[in-house]
Amino acid sequence: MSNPLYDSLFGVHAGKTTPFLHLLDGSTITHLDFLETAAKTANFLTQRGLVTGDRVAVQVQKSPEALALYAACAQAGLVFLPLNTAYTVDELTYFIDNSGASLIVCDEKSKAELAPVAQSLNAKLETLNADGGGSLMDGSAGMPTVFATVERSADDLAAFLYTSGTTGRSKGAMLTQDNLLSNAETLVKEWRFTDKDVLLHALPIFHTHGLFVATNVTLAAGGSMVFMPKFDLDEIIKHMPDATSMMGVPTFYTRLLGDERFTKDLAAHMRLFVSGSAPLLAETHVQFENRTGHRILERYGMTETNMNTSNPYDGERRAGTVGFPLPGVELKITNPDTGETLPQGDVGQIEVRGPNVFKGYWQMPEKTAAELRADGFFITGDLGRIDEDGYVHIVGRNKDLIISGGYNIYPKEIELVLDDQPGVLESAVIGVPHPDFGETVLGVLVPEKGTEPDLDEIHEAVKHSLARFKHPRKLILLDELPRNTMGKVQKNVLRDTYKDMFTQG
Ligand code: MLC
Ligand code: AMP
Repeated sequence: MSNPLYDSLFGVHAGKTTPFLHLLDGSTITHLDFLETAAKTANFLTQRGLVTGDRVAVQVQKSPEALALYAACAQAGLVFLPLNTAYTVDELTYFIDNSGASLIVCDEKSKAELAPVAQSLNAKLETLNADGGGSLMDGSAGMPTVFATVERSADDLAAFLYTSGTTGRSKGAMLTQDNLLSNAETLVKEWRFTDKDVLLHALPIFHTHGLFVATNVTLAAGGSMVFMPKFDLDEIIKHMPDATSMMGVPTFYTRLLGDERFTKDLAAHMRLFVSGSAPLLAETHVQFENRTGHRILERYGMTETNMNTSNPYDGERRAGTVGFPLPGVELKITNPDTGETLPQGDVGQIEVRGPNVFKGYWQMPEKTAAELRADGFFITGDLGRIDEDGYVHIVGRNKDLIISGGYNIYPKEIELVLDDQPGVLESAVIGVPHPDFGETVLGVLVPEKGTEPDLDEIHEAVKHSLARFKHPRKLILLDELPRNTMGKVQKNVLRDTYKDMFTQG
């Protein structure tokens, strides 16, 4: 009997009384405690009627119990579907419906809104609050502390992560056990993680970075994490002397650099800082080295592929690049029109193939076929080049995407909402530079003739439909959108016009 993901990340720690999670109140949770909570939860989920392959949609605050739910799903052969805590009920309804989730786990606070959704979609509902309270843990409390791990193979699904698309419809990326496990094992080796490592974990656990990179790597190495509910500068600074490593989005690093308490001494005990999910400015890389003597290790990944490339641990970590393809990952730069591989140095679309690459989009064969070639190469939608030393540079995106503080935002989704507002003829949503989030959302509206849309009302309407991080930070009225001769909106012209809006004055 085997279940590669559970066995290698969790089961391997059975019986260990060493710390796995260090909590901010000073307490610790050992591997043993953690695995018992997971086993009890797996027993409860099974008793609730969930069977192998069922999807479990989870929108909860970050907590040790939320992480144990991930372990429980792995152990019980369930597909874990974590969801951003900022998603609105409208957004959640789509994910739950599309995935056919059998169970929704949400915070008590969302129960009233989600209960009718669960009922109409024939899903069960349990609650899990930030403090670990709620019906999930109540139900698990009396359950046995051991669970007969459900057999799974490396090719079986372990998780769904929803990622938005250029059409505005989100797609469920299906990740197998091996996608997750192979990547975690590679990263442990590449980044030299061991059981001595203590990782500062301040990322959310509903995305690839916080769950499959930070958590899985720590588990695969047998290390421990300072487990923070969210990024909090004071807590990071307080705990850095106890830690060895941190993983973060560029905003973490610019915020640290903005604080005088962040000094070379404070970072002296650290061995590794990793950045990803969004471009790290070369300037930030240099400032960080000047301040601490550490070179941030930048890597490049995606929801669909986990991690693809990384700067070297021992060799030169080159600012403004994402390093080399990871062992086992093939990366090529192709002509977006023909798919042909381009000569080294030329800019084209980045394609990747390897055990890290997902299985496809859930119940979307056409979208899968459009992005995942029959030969296994995935078209990332990122534009890049490989320099003469083999370092990969990401130079732009072939997809209309904004990355704000590490969260992906697809303009189309926001434009669909804006276009529906009274008095709005059409809209264009663009990303513009932002000092804290890297990029932020700007909405440009064209009013219907003779009307003047109420911008405050539009901001209000957006709140109901879309998660807070997707809201336009500003709305601008224009008589018409710039278009090329083919009639296509020239977003590059808009981006250029408004590029200084949030960085100056
Ligand atoms: C929070 N807000 C954001 C935001 N995060 N707005 C835009 N973009 C974001 N990323 C909102 C808040 O709701 C708040 O709204 C206001 O902005 C200011 O909030 P804050 O308190 O300053 O933000 P904070 O809570 O500190 O969060 C910022 C952050 C967080 C950067 C710490 O966004 C974060 O943890 N980001 C990490 C995202 C991540 O894990 N990405 C990995 C994806 S995986 P209001 O209304 O109160 O003003 C992936 C693959 C890969 O991409 O390669 O890794
Ligand atoms: P997501 O779909 O949320 O997983 O985001 C994946 C996207 O984030 C990639 O396609 C890239 O555009 C971007 N990304 C991730 N890491 C980096 C990085 N180090 N530099 C630039 N962009 C990155």
